[in-house]
Amino acid sequence: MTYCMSDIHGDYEMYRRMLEKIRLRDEDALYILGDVVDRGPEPIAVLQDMMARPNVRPLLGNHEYMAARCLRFLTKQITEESVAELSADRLMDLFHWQNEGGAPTIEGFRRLDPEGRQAVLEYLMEFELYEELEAGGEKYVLVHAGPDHFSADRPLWDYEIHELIWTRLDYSKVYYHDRFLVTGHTPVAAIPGNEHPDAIFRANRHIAIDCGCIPYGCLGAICLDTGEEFYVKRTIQAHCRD
Ligand SMILES: [Mn+2]
Repeated sequence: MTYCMSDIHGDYEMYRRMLEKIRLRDEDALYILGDVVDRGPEPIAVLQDMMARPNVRPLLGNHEYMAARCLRFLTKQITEESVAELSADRLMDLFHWQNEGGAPTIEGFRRLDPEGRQAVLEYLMEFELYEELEAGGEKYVLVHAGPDHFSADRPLWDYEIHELIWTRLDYSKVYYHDRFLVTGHTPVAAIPGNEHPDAIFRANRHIAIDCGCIPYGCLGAICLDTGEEFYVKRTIQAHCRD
């Protein structure tokens, strides 16, 4: 079976409960559509669990993009040069990431030993930008935010990173008539006219799966082969910072 979830945002507890709920087996594949890190309390714990599971396939979110850029130069700068020598561009990257909830990711990363840090950095480099697959007789495109500057005859490999991880899709519009577009990034509660703000959004050949796990929503997952949806509701309030 092929499962998708997205926008875990450091909520290790909800993530673990979802894995138990879907009963992920070795022969299944679980695609995680980005934004694993930032905001919630334990982003590094989620990453380390994913790393240990070969059947978890990570896709890049804008938060992993920011984290990878900043953690790489932070590690290098701290060991080789003075932080005071950071360039203005890098300070802006760091400032931007902090504003987007990067603090728990930095703190978790700092607690790792050098090998642990290296493993996390290498894992972030493995995140794919999109995935195209078939399941249950249907075709799917999986991507964190969606194709910006969209054209139906433009192949996915032609899009720049920024066109796939930052955009806000128009969920009232059909993008691909012959396949479903599975996305995170835009919380379902933020989709205009959506009458079910706590459930996976399925209309117009979209499957939007970010149910706003952090800070108030739930974590959703979907099995593409069967269409079955899974939800984990929050039992304790996450300590969320952004
Ligand atoms: Mn995002």
